[in-house]
Amino acid sequence: MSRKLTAAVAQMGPVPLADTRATTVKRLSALLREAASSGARFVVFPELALTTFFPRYWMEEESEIDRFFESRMPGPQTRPLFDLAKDLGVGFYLGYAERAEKEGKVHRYNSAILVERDGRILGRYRKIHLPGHSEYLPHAPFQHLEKRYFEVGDEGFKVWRAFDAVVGMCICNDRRWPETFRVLALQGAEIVALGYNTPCENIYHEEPLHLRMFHHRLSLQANAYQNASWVLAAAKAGKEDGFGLIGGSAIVAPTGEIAAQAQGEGDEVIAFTLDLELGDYLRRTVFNFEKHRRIEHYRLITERVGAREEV
Ligand code: ING
Repeated sequence: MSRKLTAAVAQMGPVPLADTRATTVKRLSALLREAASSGARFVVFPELALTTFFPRYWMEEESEIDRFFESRMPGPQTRPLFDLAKDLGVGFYLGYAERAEKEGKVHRYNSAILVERDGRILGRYRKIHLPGHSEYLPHAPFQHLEKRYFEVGDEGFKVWRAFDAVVGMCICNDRRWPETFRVLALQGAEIVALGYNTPCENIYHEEPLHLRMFHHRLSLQANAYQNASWVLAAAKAGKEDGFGLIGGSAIVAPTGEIAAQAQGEGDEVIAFTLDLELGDYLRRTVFNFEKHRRIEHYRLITERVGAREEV
């Protein structure tokens, strides 16, 4: 009898700038209930699930910026979600903007937490690959200021034993970097959970819209297969105050095949029963890291940041 886990991806539609945390937590709670009713024991919510995707806006006042951040997790406004999850016996991944104080200094991260079925926070991940820019782009239709509002994560890519599996976390842009999944897979990750907010429009280059979804799926499917891991990806989607975010939430098998995917761009739960041993044959054969990897030839990956022509 192979190990099975019924999991769900809870896609969110737009979170308007004007919505309160209470309103959004009510939506997350409804999604959690729906996922639990499908038998899910683990639910993945999007990146920055508690607020609108605020890095699209230029802000200067710390007090204005901090409105989007959580200083406590759970705090008074998110505690109802934790209580419901514990009552239902369901764990979850939640993306949120984290405000932390260390030795009197304020730090802000684009973070995610992993919560077990008993409501305990098992782990936290702070986003490492921050896309976008830090200065105002006057000609762009909107900003993408993750490098302004967040620091690079300082806790690395880690895994935790949860839901009778080995679970890793990442966030949005991380899925475009193979190093993310390889570092998690080298720690035994069987499931990688991630949330994302991916604008429909590329502010840097005229790019056909269909490529956004293609690159999103390509990143999920390639990394799932090449690391023999289940990948659960939850979008915040739809038009947030007029700014489009792609949907495409998906559950991807270690074979690289899409096992389930969202149909629309609103609040939507997709659930699937993961066979946690499906990737075993890949880890024993084609992606037997111990047998096939040649790290003596990979030095540049950790020693060189940017590409440099050698010829
Ligand atoms: N968003 C986008 C993402 O990586 C992006 C930014 C889009 C980068 C398309 C490159 C190409 O999906 C976040 N929040 O990382």
